[in-house]
Amino acid sequence: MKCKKCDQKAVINLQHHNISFCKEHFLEWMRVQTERVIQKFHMFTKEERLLVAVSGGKDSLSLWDILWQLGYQADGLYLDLGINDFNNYSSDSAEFTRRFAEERGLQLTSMDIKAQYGESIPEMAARTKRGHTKPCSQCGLVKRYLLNKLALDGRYDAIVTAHNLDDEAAFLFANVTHWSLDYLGRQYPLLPATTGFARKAKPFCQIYERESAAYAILSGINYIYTECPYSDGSKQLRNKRYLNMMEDEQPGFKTQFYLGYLRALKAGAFPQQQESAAKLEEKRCAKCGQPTQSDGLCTFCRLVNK
Ligand code: Q46
Ligand code: ZN
Ligand code: ZN
Repeated sequence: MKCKKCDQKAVINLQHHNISFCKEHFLEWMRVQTERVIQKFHMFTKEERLLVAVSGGKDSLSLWDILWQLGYQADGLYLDLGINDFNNYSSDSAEFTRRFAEERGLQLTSMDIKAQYGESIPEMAARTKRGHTKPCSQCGLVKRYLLNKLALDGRYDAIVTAHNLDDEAAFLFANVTHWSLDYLGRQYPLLPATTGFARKAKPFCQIYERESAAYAILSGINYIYTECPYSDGSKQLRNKRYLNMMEDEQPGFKTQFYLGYLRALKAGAFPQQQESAAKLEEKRCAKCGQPTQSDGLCTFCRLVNK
């Protein structure tokens, strides 16, 4: 197997594109693909300031590295969730992220949630009805809220997350199987800024998980291999397995599934998007001033105030 570009021995074969690359040309291909997606969806420019959500894992560190190599002004934000019960997931991922930023001279903001709000994510979740077994919904809520708040406070032009094609396709699969029209109206790789919400972009939305892992390994990025202990047995992982079976049978399936959805969304298949955004802007949290659907406090303030 030879590299498509230089005839050297290939180190990776991209079945869905039917091409193979050597290390150097694969790393270059990843940067070109990412830049293409940024341009295609008019995500952001080199003059704008970006806040990248980093977890210490392969996707976020690969994306941060690529944005840096492409010349974007990308700072990192690491949220320490305080998940250290079964393994040292949070402490270790904080260390991988810190070292990555230090080696490249990149600006990293870290927030320790327990130090800031008095409780770790599992402790906060344990006080809620459903969160005592799995803290994922509270974790998602806190991460979304703080990422947005810190981006607005820091006057960043956009939030960048490393959701890859496997993540997006699995989320889409869940939304389609439940016909969650509200979510289906919002799963665009670029969400423009609205009152109280920063712009959000997903430049890896067309990059397979396998490709971002290969990028991290081949470019020598040290990332955390262990997953969060709470991700075990999640619906998202189960849906990824189903989609992997489809992809094995039919290389390129995930790309077709996701790009087909984006075409339908653009054609106006899910008009709920505007309606729910308008509803949200009517009310404000009494404590933090963020738009909220409920009266009084927003869901974040209710969770941390208990
Ligand atoms: S970090 Fe948080 Fe995930 Fe862990 S507790 Fe669940 S949501 S699984 S991306
Ligand atoms: Zn080559
Ligand atoms: Zn609030």
